[in-house]
Amino acid sequence: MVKIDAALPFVFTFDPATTALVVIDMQRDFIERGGFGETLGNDVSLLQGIVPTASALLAFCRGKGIEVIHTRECHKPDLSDLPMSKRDRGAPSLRIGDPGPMGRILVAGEDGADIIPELYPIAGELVIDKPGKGAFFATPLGDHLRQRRITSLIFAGVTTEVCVQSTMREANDRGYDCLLIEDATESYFPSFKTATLEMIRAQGAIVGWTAQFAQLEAAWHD
Ligand code: C5J
Repeated sequence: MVKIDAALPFVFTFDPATTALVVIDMQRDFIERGGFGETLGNDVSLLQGIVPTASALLAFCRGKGIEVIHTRECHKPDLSDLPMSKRDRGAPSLRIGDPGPMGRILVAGEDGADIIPELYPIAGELVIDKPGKGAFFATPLGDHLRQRRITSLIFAGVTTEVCVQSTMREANDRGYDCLLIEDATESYFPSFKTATLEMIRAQGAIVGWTAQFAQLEAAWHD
């Protein structure tokens, strides 16, 4: 068992054999200049800031034999899994499915919907395409984790308060112990990230735990 004494709000203990790393939506359209995220008026440099740590976390988990799962928020080319409420909300300059600078926005198979090269999946790693914010909704993730007898999940990715938090809440309700790596997740809105970390670990880890990557690394050497 690995024990992260420095985790918040209290020690996080997990068995690497029954733990998976879930890297949420590290997609070009959210993170790279000229992508969908930027067309919405967001400063993508904030998200780019976590790439080195997320990459180190990914390499670390691969090296320790922890199962790695990636998610991508995207829709089928015919948009049959895109609720009109999601497509039509607000007044963005580009909508999901429209042609954008990196192909059709958030459509499976397009360049913008793919994972950034720095965190690209390797052979054998599961990639879940998800139409919602949470990774359990309308995907095979739950069945996969059950088959693999996974009981703990380590999370990284973007954005902290949307797809990461939604997935952690879904996982928590399904009985998984969830740890979010603080410096491997980010939001376009720094105050939203801070608030999300606080609400996750409030009331005795009501949604889960948080820790820094270095604290996870150090726990292995203890
Ligand atoms: C958003 C995400 N923010 N991956 N997606 O729309 O968090």
